[in-house]
Amino acid sequence: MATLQETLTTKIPGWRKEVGEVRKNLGDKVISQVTVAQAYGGMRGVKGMICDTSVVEPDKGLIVRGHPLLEIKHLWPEEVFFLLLTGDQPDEAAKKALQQDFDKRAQVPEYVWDVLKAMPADSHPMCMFDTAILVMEKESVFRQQYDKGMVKADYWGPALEDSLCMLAKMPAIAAAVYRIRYGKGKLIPWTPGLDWGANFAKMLGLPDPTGTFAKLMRLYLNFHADHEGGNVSANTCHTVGSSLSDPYYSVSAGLNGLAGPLHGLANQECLGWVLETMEKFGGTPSEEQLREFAFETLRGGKVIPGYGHAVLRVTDPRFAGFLEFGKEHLPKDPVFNTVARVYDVIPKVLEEFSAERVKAGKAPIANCWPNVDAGSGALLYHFGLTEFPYYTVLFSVSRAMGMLAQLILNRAMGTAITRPKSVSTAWVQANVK
Ligand code: HAX
Repeated sequence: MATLQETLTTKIPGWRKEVGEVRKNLGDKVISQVTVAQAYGGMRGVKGMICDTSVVEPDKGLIVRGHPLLEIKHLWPEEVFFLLLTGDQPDEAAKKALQQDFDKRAQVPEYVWDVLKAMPADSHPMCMFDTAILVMEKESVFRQQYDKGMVKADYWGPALEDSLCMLAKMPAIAAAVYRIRYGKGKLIPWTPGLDWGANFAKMLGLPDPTGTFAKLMRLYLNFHADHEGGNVSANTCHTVGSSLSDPYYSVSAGLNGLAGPLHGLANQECLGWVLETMEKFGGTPSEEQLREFAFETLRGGKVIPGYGHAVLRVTDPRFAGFLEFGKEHLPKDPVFNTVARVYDVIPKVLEEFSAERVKAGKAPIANCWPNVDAGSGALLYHFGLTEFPYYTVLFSVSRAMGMLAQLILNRAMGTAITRPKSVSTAWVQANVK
């Protein structure tokens, strides 16, 4: 089978033709309406952008290029990246070629280590990771080619080049953030010939005698890669990239969005909440104790992290996949068992609380089911990755694949600069009847 680069070179002309025809034949058709509530409410449900890498069905969850997530959970992250970009799953030869490509690009410039080591010792790991990505911007082939006068049809090639360089280095950088930030000793180098996920697991330096942690890393990096185009990280990367800022600027921007507690940071918050319950009740709490604590959290004006979603209306299949992994590999772990019990209790609590909210004239909680962040932390914790402010960095390494796949496709399709129209409150008052 052809390599990633060859596959894209073959497919892009066909996609351009297809998109050209869609735009020509259907360009004036309406696909969405926007209410005043949506304009104030984060544009929830407004269909206003195109993303071909994946879709999120409210009642099914993530579908990657036509494949429901749990049907492709066995794929390694580099296979997921290939699939996101091309729509095809690579065969062994194409996968090997991509792994060898990463081997060639994995060397991280020395100045990145200098920058990381110079940052304040109490920097948040996400700030360190984002900074490391941004500081590599000077390597951008896209920017160099653009400055030389590249034609629009060629944009995707250097965007792919930058993406592969960035992805190849990300596991080493993320692992370095972990080891520097938490004083874990010398950095562990990339091992040529080892896959992307297992390499990352190895460079983190946690004991993994059975290889189960490497397995978890592959699953983790698969599950977090993409979640269609409108989520904060992907949408931010898209918006920044649409101005033709190069992939380093764009991904770093997207990751800054991932660092928010309502988005990727929820995984650190979630494990914090679970551990808090265990501390308060001296071990895995009973269902009644959990109920009580959940209501205390909610009535204190806080959210239950890991629950709710802007699009999903069912249990997130990514959560279901992690739960299955935990049941298979760590069925006796008390933190994992607490997460499983939280899943038994919280949806019902949120439903009741939502009804209370409605009675008080507030909006209902649209989705009372767990999202991706509800369970992943407990698995990491089991394997000795106990520094939970670090968890969003793991999410970032994975999400970079989705953001970059979307960015490359946008460059290939010549997607326009993002510029929705805003209106003022005075305009709404004067014009909306
Ligand atoms: N606990 C308590 N209240 C919740 C809630 C939860 N888990 N989920 C939603 N609500 C509240 C909202 O805060 C909102 O209240 P206000 O009207 O008072 O502001 C109300 O219910 C309606 O919100 P919604 O329509 O159900 O949800 P949104 O689309 O506005 O927000 C969020 C979706 C994911 C941000 C929200 O469910 C939330 O804050 N969840 C907890 C944090 C979390 O798990 N975030 C990670 C999401 C997945 C992700 O992006 N991972 O990276």
